[in-house]
Amino acid sequence: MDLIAIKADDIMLKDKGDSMIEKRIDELIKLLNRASYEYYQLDNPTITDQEYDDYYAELVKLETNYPNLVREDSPTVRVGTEVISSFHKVNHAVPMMSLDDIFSKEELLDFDSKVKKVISKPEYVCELKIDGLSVSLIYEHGKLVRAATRGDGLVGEDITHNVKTIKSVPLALSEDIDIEVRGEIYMPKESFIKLNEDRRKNGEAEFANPRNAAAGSVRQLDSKITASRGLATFLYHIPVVDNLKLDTHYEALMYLKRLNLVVNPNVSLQSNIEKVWEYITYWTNHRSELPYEIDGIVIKVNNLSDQRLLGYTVRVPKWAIAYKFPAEQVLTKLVGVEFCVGRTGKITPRADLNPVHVAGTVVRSATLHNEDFIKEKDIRIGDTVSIRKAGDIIPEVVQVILSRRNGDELPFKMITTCPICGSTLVRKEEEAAHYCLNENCDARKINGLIHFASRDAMYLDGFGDRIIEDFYNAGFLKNVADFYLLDNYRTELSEREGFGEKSVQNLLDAVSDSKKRSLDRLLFGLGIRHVGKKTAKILAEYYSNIDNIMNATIEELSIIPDIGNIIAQSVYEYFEVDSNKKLIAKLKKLGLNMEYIGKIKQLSEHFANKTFVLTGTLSKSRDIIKGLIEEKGGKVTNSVTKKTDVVIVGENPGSKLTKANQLNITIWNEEELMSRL
Ligand code: 1X8
Repeated sequence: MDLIAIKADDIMLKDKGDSMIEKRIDELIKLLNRASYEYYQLDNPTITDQEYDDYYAELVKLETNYPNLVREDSPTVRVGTEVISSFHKVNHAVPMMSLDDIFSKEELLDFDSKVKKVISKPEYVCELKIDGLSVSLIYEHGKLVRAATRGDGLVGEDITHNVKTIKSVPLALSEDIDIEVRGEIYMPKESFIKLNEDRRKNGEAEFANPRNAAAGSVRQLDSKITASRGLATFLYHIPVVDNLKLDTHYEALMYLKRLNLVVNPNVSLQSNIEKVWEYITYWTNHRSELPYEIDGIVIKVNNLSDQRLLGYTVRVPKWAIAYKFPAEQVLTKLVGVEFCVGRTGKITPRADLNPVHVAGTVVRSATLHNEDFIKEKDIRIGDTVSIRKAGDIIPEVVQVILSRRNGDELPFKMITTCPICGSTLVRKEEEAAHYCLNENCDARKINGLIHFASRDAMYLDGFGDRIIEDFYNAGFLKNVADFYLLDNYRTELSEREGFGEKSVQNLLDAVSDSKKRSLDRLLFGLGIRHVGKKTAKILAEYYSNIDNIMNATIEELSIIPDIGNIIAQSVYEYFEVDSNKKLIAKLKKLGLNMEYIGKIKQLSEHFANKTFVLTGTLSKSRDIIKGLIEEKGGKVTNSVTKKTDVVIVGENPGSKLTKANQLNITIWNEEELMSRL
């Protein structure tokens, strides 16, 4: 009995101790989280850094001694304790949409007119467009349970372990609710500068801009790395507002704030579009003063029921738009012109520039497109030019600064022979570009191999441009079939500088993996003239395997919608060439897949290349019938014209039927349509 009594006592004592500890832990967590909230959300700290550190140290000590009392909302998770082995996919309950971009006041007024067709007096909320990456946060019972990237909008990646380390993201909200909130993760300029300084010191590659740095930081398996990167967030959207009693977007933002989430302080409500333009102008001139980068302004219709009235296109909401700031332009000196030879033999002149920073990267060269472009802008060697990044990626010369000329500039002269193989260049009629016509030109062959291995073609993962060029020069790769024979040179490859058995094995695995790619990728990878990614897919969809394509006549090919005579002829001619036939036979023998992986479309004489118009009520939705007709190679348009081949008539047809009769156009009822389908 005694023994039992003592034991019971012990338990009671321990319970009492634990519950006191638990209480203290609760106090500390509340205190520290409150301090974070005041610091990050309100920008108004009420305790000193030293006090914070002391409380934090006390909490760490308690959690170390009582690991069973570590709570999910404890600020100690911010140091990043979790390491994951891979990123799990997360389905977004509501798709994470992008926004349509506009670049001018004119387009802004156009947006306003479209809105006003539906809403008589719209109010707009203006917000800064943060240059980061979108994130979705899910709170259950007020606790952060999931964070995910946007991904393709429908499926993102689970980054919960990393987002928990971001100090401005509350682990617990002020209310015990279930809610999804969305916003942007970004890297403040200060964190970015420090990170790149550290990387430079350690001999690591620097990040081009804060957005890339933020994206790289949340895609870490080890959350400790993310924790060290000084990321931050702004929240700006609640995808599901049912039951929240919110009438406007502005109220939603205020609600996010009440929940302890960080909302950007520069939100502004505007009563008309002229005021919106003033907001845009203000931030165009003041954006450099912000401690983070923005790339534009987001404009949203304020009233949530107005938003619902406006609705969505398949891609974007019709109630919001993103105004993008003009691309940054920078002056530099053009010190020379080089000529690049592409896979098709096309010669592209390229400006050598004195290196300059543009929109986050160092630019050393810019495309000059062709001879006409250079002549039109009168670009000379030695000129000062302004450059920008087209689509924020490819650097291009915008104009010559004529006032900077001193007379020493040298006029540009187009070359007449290929800089690689020396053959005479040809400028084709009605084309601005010069071409090297030598099929055996090394530059053309190397670029052809690079194209074959590229992401949108056969995707030979790991085969960068340099490796391909190196293997070509060393004689391992002469044509695309040689990728699949590299296995024979395993030893030789492993002995090359910069390679080892493991890296060679990775390359060989990538080669082997590529054998199962779908026919459209192979067709694109072969580099047939005029056969881009889209055309390759169309051909693969209709012919399903390579033999059918090789046997097709020009007439058959050109019947396919979107395949014109020029493409048809080019495809036909490619497969007429003996060496190409041999190449395909060789690739087949090496085990490459020659079939289309996807839904096959079948052409039908009743539908191929014909134009259809639907009128009246049909038993299936318009979209379904449109899809069925398109699958057979037909096209569906809205109005009856001379070019219409067939009008499909449902119940209560409208004026389209009258027009069709006037124009003597074939008419089918739904039954006739279905029997032909
Ligand atoms: C993207 C962004 C939005 C906002 C701010 N920054 C962004 N990068 C905002 O609404 N305040 S909205 C958005 C989107 O919907 N794709």
